[in-house]
Amino acid sequence: MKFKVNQTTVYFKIGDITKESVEAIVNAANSGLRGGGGVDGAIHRAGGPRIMEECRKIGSCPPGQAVVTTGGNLAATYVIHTVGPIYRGGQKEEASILHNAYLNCLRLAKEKGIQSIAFPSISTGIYGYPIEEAAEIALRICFQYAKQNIIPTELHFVLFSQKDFDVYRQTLKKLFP
Ligand code: AR6
Repeated sequence: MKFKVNQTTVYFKIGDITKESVEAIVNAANSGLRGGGGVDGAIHRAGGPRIMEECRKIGSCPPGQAVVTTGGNLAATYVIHTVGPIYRGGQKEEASILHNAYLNCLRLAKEKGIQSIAFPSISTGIYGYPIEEAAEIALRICFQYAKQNIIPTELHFVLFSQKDFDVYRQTLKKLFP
């Protein structure tokens, strides 16, 4: 499934983000950049130890911010590590932190001249953000960014299950009928 937003193409698929052949894949990391489960674990396993070496040098990343490392053994040249909010009921700035996480990945990508970037569904696994709400935030900020910027020219959303993909599809229909 794909959409054109000005000069940007936005793609949606079900898959394993570690296998994406894009310039940068986004990691849903923790603020200590220590690695963990979920997509973070998968990226470090597939990408090898160089990614963690660079994460250690960087040290940390506050929620809503983003940092970049090599892609190690991945097809992607870069990994952009961002930290989403831990969902605690919705009254703890979760929405703005999630918005900033997507936005700062896009800004960093633009700064590095990265043309194609793939996102997982940040915060909706171990961090517990309800995916219906998170998808709306993700799609709003990414489509808004694509309207106002040329780079990256390709945005990919790589969802890990049919259910998550369906939520994104429904949210797209709702936001952009
Ligand atoms: N490709 C694409 N999506 C994936 C993959 C994959 N290979 N693996 C999991 N997902 P999560 P969070 C989906 O838990 O909620 C880690 O321990 C998953 O199904 O990876 O932001 C970090 O170190 C879900 O839809 O990230 C942090 O401590 C989405 O990716 C914490 O988890 C995000 O789930 C971050 O939690």
